[in-house]
Amino acid sequence: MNPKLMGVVNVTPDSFSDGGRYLDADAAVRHGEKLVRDGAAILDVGGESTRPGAVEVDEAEELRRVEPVVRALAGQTTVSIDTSKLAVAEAALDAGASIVNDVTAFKHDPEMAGLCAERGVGVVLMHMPGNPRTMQDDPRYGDVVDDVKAFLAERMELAVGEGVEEEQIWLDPGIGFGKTLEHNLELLRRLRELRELGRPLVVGTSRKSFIGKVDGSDVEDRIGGSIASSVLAAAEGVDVLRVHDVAEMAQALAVTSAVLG
Ligand code: HH2
Repeated sequence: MNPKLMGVVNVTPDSFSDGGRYLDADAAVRHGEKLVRDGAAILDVGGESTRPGAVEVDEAEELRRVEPVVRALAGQTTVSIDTSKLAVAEAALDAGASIVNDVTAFKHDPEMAGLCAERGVGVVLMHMPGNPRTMQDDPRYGDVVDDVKAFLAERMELAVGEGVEEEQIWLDPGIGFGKTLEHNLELLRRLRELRELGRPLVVGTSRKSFIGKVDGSDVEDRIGGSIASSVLAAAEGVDVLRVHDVAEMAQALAVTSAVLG
């Protein structure tokens, strides 16, 4: 059990947990550097919030936000770009990012697959039904784990068909994206089944609203729930944990693996 930590660097005014705190490029870079010191192996830089109901950001603005931050951080660590826009991904790769984290799994911009194939970069394909504006409108599944698994298998097949090396693909069940509390808990309980897809798994529970639905906590008071769910995910064999509170998570994982040996 030794998952990598992917530290979140949101260069946005409206992200659900830290919107507005790192909108200035220097502040975002300093925050990224701190996350690396705290133990992040990867920094996930994003310029558009995906929270339910967030306003869409135009391409030029998203680019303006993320490009200098990626450029400054990519010299220091592995950077992923959290975007579903082709032009933003392309500019971020030019600036040194080496992973594309697309929460739409190439649905928003089908040409994204070709770009990732051509550049030979890592890809995170995440499950989300619909888009962030509609995803929480009464989400329904047959069996949520089977449905997410089938979706990820289909998106992976598409990516490979477009020339992305299978070895470059990581998969993510998209905790909080188009899911009720019970859907999120069921996915977290049965992560092992997603490992049958044969690719590394990324899981992001950090500060998400399902934690607040369990205990009524506000977003700034969800570190305990973020740690509990991430440690359990790690025990299920998840390879990458996408988190905001890197220092706290690194300590929780260190103690967990010291005890488990
Ligand atoms: N969650 C968020 C954004 N990107 N990417 C992956 N692969 N997995 C996730 O679970 C995931 C993600 C949402 O969190 P955050 O970036 O903090 O918020 P916002 O989208 O409001 O900026």
